[in-house]
Amino acid sequence: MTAHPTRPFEGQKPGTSGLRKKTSIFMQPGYLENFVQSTFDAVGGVAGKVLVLGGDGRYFGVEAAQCILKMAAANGAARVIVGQGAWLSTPAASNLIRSRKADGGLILSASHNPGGPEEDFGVKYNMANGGPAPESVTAAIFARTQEIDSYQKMEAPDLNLEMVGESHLGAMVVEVVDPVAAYADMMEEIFDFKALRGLFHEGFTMRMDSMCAITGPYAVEIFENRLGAPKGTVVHEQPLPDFGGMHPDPNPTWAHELMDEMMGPAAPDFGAASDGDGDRNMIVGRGIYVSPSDSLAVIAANAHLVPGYAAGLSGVARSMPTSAAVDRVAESLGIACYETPTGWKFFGNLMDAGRVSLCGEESFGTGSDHVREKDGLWAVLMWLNIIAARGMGVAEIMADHWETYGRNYYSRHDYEVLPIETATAMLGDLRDRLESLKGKQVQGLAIESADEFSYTDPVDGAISEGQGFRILFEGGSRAVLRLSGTGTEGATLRVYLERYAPGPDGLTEDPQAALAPIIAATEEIVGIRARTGRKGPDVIT
Ligand code: VG1
Ligand code: CO
Repeated sequence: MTAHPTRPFEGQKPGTSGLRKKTSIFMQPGYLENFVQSTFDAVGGVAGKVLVLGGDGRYFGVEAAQCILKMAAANGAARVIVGQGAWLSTPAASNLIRSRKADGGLILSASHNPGGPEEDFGVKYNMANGGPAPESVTAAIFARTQEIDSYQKMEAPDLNLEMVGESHLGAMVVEVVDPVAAYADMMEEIFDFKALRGLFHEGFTMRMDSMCAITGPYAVEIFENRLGAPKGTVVHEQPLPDFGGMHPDPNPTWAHELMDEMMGPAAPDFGAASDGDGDRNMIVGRGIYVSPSDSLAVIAANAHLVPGYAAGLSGVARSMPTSAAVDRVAESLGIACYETPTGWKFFGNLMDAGRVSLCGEESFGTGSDHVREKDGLWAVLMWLNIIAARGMGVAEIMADHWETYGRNYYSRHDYEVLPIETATAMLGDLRDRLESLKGKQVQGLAIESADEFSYTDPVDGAISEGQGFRILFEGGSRAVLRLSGTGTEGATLRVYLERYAPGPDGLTEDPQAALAPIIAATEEIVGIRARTGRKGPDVIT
């Protein structure tokens, strides 16, 4: 018997990036099965199809992979390509889908959310282009979860996912592959590995913090084995089911060990960290932190120095809350710059259509059209290649960049686990007052406009509404507010703050000080602290 009767579970609505819930919710009998069957149904079934499967090594990942394999077999899939140990970083999964011409893939991860029995789990479906399912598909999946009455799952013993090779589950082939090799080979095609080997040979020092998550094996292979960086360059390199208790979100708050080292007297030349599933990156130089929005702009300005982008960029894209630093680079390069809603799924069409080759988000995500996901280690290699080509350190590169383009001071303030009603009422009120804000003076700043962002995809015309509130002040400063779509508890309010300084003076202020007037004006307009009773944000990046 492969057909199992079931009943819908509430709330199986994919968010910014897949379905994320507390692990215990995912472990309820039938919960994962319902979501996976709904996904298969929403993409027209998987009979005869080839799928890629893997995840970030978090708790429940192997059990989930075993379950999905039995479901894929019962649903008639032809082949599933699985990373050994059920491991695949998100960009490596995207690469495998593309290079193996698979029909799609399932990634088992809640990304930057902590893992473990008390923490989070997640499942994400990617399309044949290697990118996250677009909103039309996630909406169809959700609709299916609300009416599902049975799922298909083969009764079979668990497979051995620890050994590379092929086996069968009924008529379906299960192909266990080395999760690292194909990805590392691709990096070798894009970057000047010879120059990078030279850099490390000359004594360049680096600390790569994999935060006990999936990039460890990839980083050891690329930096230590292939590029000759000393053993120990990669720290927290063993993926652990609970990430060793770390919160694998590469930002100054959660990657504080790396930050302390990079700001200390014995700092290496270069530091980087990545997240749970390996698609995010944080870049730090000796004594200098690089904001993700600035990192995107620097990569855009210097990409031509990297062999894979020697012909130049076709265009760039950034999510709406990401700073406009990259816009200035695009303007000077004479290429298009697109502004999309938050989430990597909005970049896929632009890349597939050849309109952009580089994309980024303020949330530590950067990537290019080499895959259809953001890619943490790729971003680290971009920086290393730029450093090698220019013969300059991170601080010098940043100073030079700001002198050339001016500086977009930027910060994001997160208020976590707010009561959902408080957060939605606060933003509902703001929505009602948007019209009346225009022309007002707040804390000495004139409001130029205020609106709610909506996006029309220039390729397929799909419309996405309600993608965040924008308050634009005179002179190019702004505040953006939206609720997170990746949290699993209460509501998380994200407040994005930006101010442009053209230079040549005033390029070296502390970002929080530089943004103080905008922070004060936003508080006066929205009343975040007053309404939530919070003294300040939980996380500042
Ligand atoms: C957050 C980020 C967004 C990113 C998403 C997935 O979403 O803001 O930019 O694409 O996480 O990243 P939200 O809805 O919580 O703001 V990952 O690395 O967690 O898959
Ligand atoms: Co991630």
